[in-house]
Amino acid sequence: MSGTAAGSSRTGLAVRVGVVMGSKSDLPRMCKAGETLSELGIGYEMRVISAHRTPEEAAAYARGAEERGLCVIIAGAGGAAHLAGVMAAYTILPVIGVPIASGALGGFDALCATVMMPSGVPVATVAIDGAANAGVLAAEIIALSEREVRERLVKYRCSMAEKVRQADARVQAEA
Ligand code: C2R
Repeated sequence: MSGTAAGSSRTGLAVRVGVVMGSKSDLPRMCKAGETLSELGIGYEMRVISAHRTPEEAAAYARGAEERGLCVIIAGAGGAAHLAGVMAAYTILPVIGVPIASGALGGFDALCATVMMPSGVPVATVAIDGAANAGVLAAEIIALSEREVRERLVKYRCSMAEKVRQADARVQAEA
């Protein structure tokens, strides 16, 4: 797995981002990262890998990611969320952590576990269940060296602003 080139995503785009989650139960939240990456024309792969339950696969995935052509890893996990930190320990690719709201503490546990990394091994942590923003942040990293992705991000922002203006106009008309 670690030495194989990442190939194409289901959309036919070259895989640039690895979206990894600790459990299939995280998928309903983590699929927002994939949707955002698709919207921005970036190929990705989705994997379920756990630093706790499949530690060897977690290390192998992160170790091999750069060689396989990935640029960014997005790692989402709930509870004692060590997945993003372990990924970051095994690669110098940027790792974006998504704390997932699961279990008794509603995601605060995952937020602390993901964001509180020791100096030298950062995890860029988005909001609890913030997988969509993880997709945008991954695109922003890729846009530093890919003009087309930058242009798509500019359009994405413009269309977001336009939707707000339209909502404002509707609310004003109804008031
Ligand atoms: P199950 O629903 O499979 O019991 O998992 C998962 O991300 C999930 O939110 C419950 C929660 O455990 C999390 N999990 C981690 C890790 N592996 C699984 N935090 C890890 O490696 O950090």
